[in-house]
Amino acid sequence: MDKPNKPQGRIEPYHHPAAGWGAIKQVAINLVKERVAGGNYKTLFKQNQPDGFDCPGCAWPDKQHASTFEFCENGVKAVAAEATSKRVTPAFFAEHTVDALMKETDYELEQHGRLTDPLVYNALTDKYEPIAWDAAFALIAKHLKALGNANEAAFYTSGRASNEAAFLYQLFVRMVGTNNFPDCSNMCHEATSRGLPTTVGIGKGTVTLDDFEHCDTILIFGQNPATNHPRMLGELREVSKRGAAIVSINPLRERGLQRFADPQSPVEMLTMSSTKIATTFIQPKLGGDFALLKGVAKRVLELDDQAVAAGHERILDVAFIDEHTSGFDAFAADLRAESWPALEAESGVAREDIENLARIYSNGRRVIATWGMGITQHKNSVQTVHMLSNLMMMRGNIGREGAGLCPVRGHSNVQGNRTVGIEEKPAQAFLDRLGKVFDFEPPREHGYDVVETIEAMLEGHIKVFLGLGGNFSIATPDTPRTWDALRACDLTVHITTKLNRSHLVHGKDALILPTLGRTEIDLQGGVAQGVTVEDSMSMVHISYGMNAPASKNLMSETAIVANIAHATLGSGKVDWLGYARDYSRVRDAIEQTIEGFDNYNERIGHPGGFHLRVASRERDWKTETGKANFIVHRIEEDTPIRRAKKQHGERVMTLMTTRSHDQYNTTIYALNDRYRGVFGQRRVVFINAADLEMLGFQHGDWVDMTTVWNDGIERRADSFLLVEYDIPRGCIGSYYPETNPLVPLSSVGDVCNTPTSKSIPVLLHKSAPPAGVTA
Ligand SMILES: Nc1nc2c(c(=O)[nH]1)N[C@H]1C(S)=C(S)[C@@H](COP(=O)(O)OP(=O)(O)OC[C@H]3O[C@@H](n4cnc5c(=O)[nH]c(N)nc54)[C@H](O)[C@@H]3O)O[C@H]1N2
Ligand SMILES: Nc1nc2c(c(=O)[nH]1)N[C@H]1C(S)=C(S)[C@@H](COP(=O)(O)OP(=O)(O)OC[C@H]3O[C@@H](n4cnc5c(=O)[nH]c(N)nc54)[C@H](O)[C@@H]3O)O[C@H]1N2
Ligand SMILES: [Mo]
Repeated sequence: MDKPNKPQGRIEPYHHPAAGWGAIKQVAINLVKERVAGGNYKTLFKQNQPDGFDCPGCAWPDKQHASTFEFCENGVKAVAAEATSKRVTPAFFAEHTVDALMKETDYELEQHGRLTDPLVYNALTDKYEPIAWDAAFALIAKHLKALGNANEAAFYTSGRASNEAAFLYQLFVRMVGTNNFPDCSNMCHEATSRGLPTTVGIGKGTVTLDDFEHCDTILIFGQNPATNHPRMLGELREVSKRGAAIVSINPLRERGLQRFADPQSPVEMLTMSSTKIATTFIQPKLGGDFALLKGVAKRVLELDDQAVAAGHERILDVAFIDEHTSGFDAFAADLRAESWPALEAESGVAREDIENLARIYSNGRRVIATWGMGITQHKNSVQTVHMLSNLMMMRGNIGREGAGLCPVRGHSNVQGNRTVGIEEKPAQAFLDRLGKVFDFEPPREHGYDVVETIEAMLEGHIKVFLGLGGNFSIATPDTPRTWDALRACDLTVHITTKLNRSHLVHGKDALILPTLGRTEIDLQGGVAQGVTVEDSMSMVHISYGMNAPASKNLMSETAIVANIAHATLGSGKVDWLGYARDYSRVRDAIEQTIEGFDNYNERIGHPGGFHLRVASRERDWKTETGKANFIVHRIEEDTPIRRAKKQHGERVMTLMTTRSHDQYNTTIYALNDRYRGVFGQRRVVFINAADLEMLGFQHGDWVDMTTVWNDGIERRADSFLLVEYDIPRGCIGSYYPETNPLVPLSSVGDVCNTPTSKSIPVLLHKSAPPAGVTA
């Protein structure tokens, strides 16, 4: 896994706009590399079309009724990775022990292609061998039935599973008797999902794509859309052309937020021109957004005071605050008491820039705030989400056309998974309804999230791990400890499309169950089945695969889940296999159980699907006060970073771990990050020039990293190339998942328990260049 950089790697600033011809070239390269068969090219033109499939790339919504193919380089990569003609067959596994495969990099594992047959691990040979589907289901049932307590099993979900598969999965797991639902969301937007219910009553965004057509200001916090949500650039381009203000709040000035050449604009392509995206860049230090937002809120209050004194129009939306909110007075008093020097020091943003942002925000009549992982993967992420809500509520920017909260989710159906019950802390009302519809008593106590699952495994409390997609072993923190945890299990099972590390870091018994991807035709009893997904803006729509399955011996996720349930629980109470034969029946069951899905099967027939009601969008506040709540939070004095600095001084750097342009989470497509000027390598660390000097290093030096965390465990990641970069002092950036060994399991966000992947206190140590690289 830890192979050094290839010697041919180079660092070279990229001067072109995001997307444009560079993206077209990459698309061609990917199609050739994956040897996507001729017929499957047409798949690309069915991506996000009313009669096609939902792109498995990201959760950004589709333009409804879009007549042209919405071009997205990274969507193409995601589709090409699934439509690849490369196969990893039982013959391959006969030739390779698990031990031998462990020596391959994650990139190499991915390159073997699609899994074709169910496999079981044989400890005597250290190889995976073919197994019949029924025998695989029986093995899972045997292990589950042998458990003394259902809470000794954990059921992971990665956010690609459809509503149908996820709903059956949670029903099965709850009938087995546990709420142990660790999911990718625990590592992703959990701070949003836990933070927003306190302020506005529901953990989802309040805008739809239409609002982008009406907004005059967009604040983009901690997001790199050119790489992770490229179709969002289409909206930003339109908004920018209308002359709206777009502010990027990000320690890095990401290329895609600077200039964008729209591959669908013949003029921009032929004249080599592009559209400027962000009008302002604010570069807080890592984790500084809380203090920045508080500073902006404080300034908005000051501007309002000035307006009152001068008899001008108020800056605060007093009518909204009076009618719709609770807690404003305490919030305002806390803002007035907060000191400017503390806000500046904590945010890393000068007062004049904070004031400038407050001016831009206050000039906006319709403001949208979007955010991504730069906000949600810190210790104070929930507090930051609260502060963002507070700020938006000050001017009534929630529940009105052209304005609102816009968390931008990651996996294409991660939001839908939560909606249909993938939730380790389920609401009692949901359980009541589920129990009533299916005539059973669901478990009531909260289950384990991701971090708690790993801790429980380490303590020997979890014996069975089942993963519905994903790559648990390296997406999670503290890699060596997580591997110990997984290896301590009696059984690990992965429902999966491609070979990954998690299949190799296995329990005593282990299964790999290959499944259809979303781009593939899913026939049940000869009838093509569609599945439904919910995007980041709560649009629910149907998706039909177009390609022939990668192998005849694949099953759909829905069918695999139904068969595991049938083998474990029998079909006396629930007709599991009947659900697997006809997914519209699963949708009927969802409609019966979950609010908002009335006439589900009928409404997904509408082009673009339907919008699942988000009460806060209509200013209907599902909070305890019945109002939107202002929440007071102080700047935290005692943080892991501060503690580390007390011990080691300013040599402690705050590390963020982020995505390169050529990866999908743990899936590495290629070794480049072209917008940031990195080619042919991934083990790099971006660092400020002044910090290089302070630490006595130079651009091009090699370093090892260790985490400052006082629990007696050494955490290290070795051999990274230092790259001088425009990043704030004291902050460094590197890629995930290579850096996950540095993230302590116990370093989590307050309330949300999300690993703090964007703020890890580390020390850098000079190391020799890896073999084959000259200094
Ligand atoms: N092609 C592709 N698409 C993807 C993914 C992928 O890996 N590849 N992953 C999917 C998933 S699951 C997700 S969750 C999303 C992730 O999409 P993003 O939310 O864009 O996630 P990251 O790449 O981690 O980048 C986070 C951004 O936040 C900035 N940042 C880091 N720390 C801070 C901070 O403290 N404050 C602020 N203001 N900014 C900060 C970084 O500089 C970076 O620009 O993308 C989804 N889409
Ligand atoms: N340090 C650090 N750690 C992080 C993050 C970070 O920014 N920094 N980001 C976090 C975030 S936001 C997330 S969402 C998680 C992601 O965590 P995961 O969702 O667990 O990881 P992925 O890499 O998206 O999972 C990829 C695997 O899913 C399988 N797969 C792909 N398509 C399908 C499908 O259609 N069906 C099934 N059943 N399987 C499929 C393939 O085998 C593939 O190898 O990682 C988190 N970890
Ligand atoms: Mo994510």
